[in-house]
Amino acid sequence: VSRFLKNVILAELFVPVLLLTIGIYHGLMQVIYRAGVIHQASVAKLDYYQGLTLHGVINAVVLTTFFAVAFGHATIAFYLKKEPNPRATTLSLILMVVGTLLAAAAMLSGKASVLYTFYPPLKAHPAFYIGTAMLIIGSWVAYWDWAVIYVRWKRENRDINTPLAVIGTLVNFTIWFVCTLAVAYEVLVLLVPWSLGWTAGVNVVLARTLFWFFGHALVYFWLLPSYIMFYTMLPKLAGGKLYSGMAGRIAFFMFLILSIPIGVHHQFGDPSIGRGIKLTQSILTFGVAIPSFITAFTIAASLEYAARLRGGKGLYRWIWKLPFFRKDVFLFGYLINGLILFIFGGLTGLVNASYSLNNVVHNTSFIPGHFHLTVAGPVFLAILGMSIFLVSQLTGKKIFLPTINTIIPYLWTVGVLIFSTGLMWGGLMGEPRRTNMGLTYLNPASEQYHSYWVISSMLGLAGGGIMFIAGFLYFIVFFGTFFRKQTAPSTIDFPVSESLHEEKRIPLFDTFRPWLLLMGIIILMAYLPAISDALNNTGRKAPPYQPSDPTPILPKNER
Ligand code: HAS
Ligand code: HEM
Repeated sequence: VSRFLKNVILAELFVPVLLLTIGIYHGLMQVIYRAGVIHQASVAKLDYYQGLTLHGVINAVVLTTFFAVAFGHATIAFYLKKEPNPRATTLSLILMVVGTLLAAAAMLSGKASVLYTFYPPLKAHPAFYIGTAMLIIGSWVAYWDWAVIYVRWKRENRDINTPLAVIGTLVNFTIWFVCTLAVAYEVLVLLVPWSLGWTAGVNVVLARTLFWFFGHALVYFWLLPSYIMFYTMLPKLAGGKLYSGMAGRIAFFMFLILSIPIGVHHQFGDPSIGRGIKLTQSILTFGVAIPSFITAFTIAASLEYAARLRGGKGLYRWIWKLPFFRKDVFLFGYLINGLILFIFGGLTGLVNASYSLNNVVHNTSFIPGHFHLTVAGPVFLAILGMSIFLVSQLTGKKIFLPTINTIIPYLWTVGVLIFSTGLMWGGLMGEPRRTNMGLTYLNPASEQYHSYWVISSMLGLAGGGIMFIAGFLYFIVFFGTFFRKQTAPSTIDFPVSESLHEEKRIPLFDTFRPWLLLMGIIILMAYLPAISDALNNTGRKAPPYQPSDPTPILPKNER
């Protein structure tokens, strides 16, 4: 890679990982508050909801978006042997960094404690919305540039199968581009004018519907970089081959058509949206689990193949032949742990998706239990592993503390399993999410105190503490590697899994057009009725609120 691209990728890793220190700190604080260890609304002048907003936005929006762009640059350059346009890439980086700084300033100053879903009627400072929009637009610029590179490459290589990692990257950013259009509309047309005081109220149902058009597709935008690693790298790291490259193509295209038209499964409790559309999107949600089942079987088969090549025997004993603790293939440890967590993350997702079961778990701590097994599982572990891998290769520096580096993903996994068990168990007993329980339910001095959630929140604290230690060790390895002396030339050399079976090119699975058409049709069918229900919502438009106060913020002349 050129010096320019190397520096861009390194900056796109360094900036979010630096911010992640704040995100991880607040994760620890949340489990401490929630377990009733402290009975305060804030610590070090940072309020619970301010911390929860910083935690959600930094960990789940800033880190994941920067990483997806950095990994996309590396993937496109490595597989297509073409570098991105320097002007577009610089513009994209500047937009992303400046946008992030704007949003961070708004959150740190306490003017944007609106959580990462920024639902109205909670109101943030306009800098938060504008900053987030800039981060998103910056990532679009990178995507448009890759699309141009791909079209040029395809013209020169008509009869060659597009590499699976490139299909995955382009599918992922196409989902991202389409779903972010809705949130851009929500932010620019509904929220910014309202936040500036130009409009008095906002249609909350419409805003939430536009948000979830984006919000669930967002989780697949987080997930697909990990899937690219599972398909194209993990079998090679395990010492084998990918059982079926075609399965990977089918899975990616299924994500393209099904990631967006399911957002209403977050709104099963919203009264203004009709039952029919809720049922339809519930069924489509089961559909989007299919590419993950395909992935589970394909990757399990690839791993078994690799283990048997290494002399593995028996129905399950072969598992022990996999390179769990080998320092030279440390990425294997990060990815396999992510997969193990995702078995539980996927199963709990299916519980959430079930229309009637959702009533039991919605807004309880079962939900953060579910998503720490997904976004803080396969997604986060793949980001940690790949960020160390890329920094080491791009800077030509050896990994700092390699033994610790191999242990981190196991420690994290043990932490998440304990943490999520606590949250989900508590959730089934009604423990609420987004609540500083230290002030009320777990404060013996409060009238609302009761003992149901003591053990579950203590489990959350124990698991969260272990996650915090693993996160801390990761920072030491990441920054230790970053600031070491260079010992080798800079490069990008991904492990590449060959396909086990020779694969013929089937044009349908090497082209985007029919899939894009299908995507458009399904989205329209799923969302026209939902948007129409939201527009016909006759309820009063909501004035702005702050999280700390149950009365609306009145315009200056009415105060
Ligand atoms: Fe979810 C809520 C349904 C996947 C993230 N989800 C959330 C929220 C987040 C989130 C952040 O239907 C909360 C949003 C908020 O703040 O309100 N989710 C699903 C379903 C799936 C799913 C059906 N979610 C994800 C992923 C996420 C994520 C992925 C992040 C990356 N989720 C829901 C629903 C809600 C929800 C409802 C709303 C709840 C409410 O009421 O608020 C599916 O995509 C899951 C499919 C996955 C599988 C698992 C496949 C297993 C694999 C591992 C194989 C292992 C191997 C290892 C090979 C079917 C691939 C073998 C090991 C050896 C050693 C050999
Ligand atoms: C929310 C703890 C790491 C993403 C939460 C909550 C807790 C928590 C207790 C729920 C708070 C509540 O609902 O009142 C932790 C701990 C971590 C950690 C102890 C590690 C030390 C992560 C990571 C990610 C993540 C790595 C993503 C990459 C989120 C998100 C929320 C959340 C998106 C939802 C925020 C909201 O409801 O607005 N975390 N977390 N967390 N966490 Fe984490």
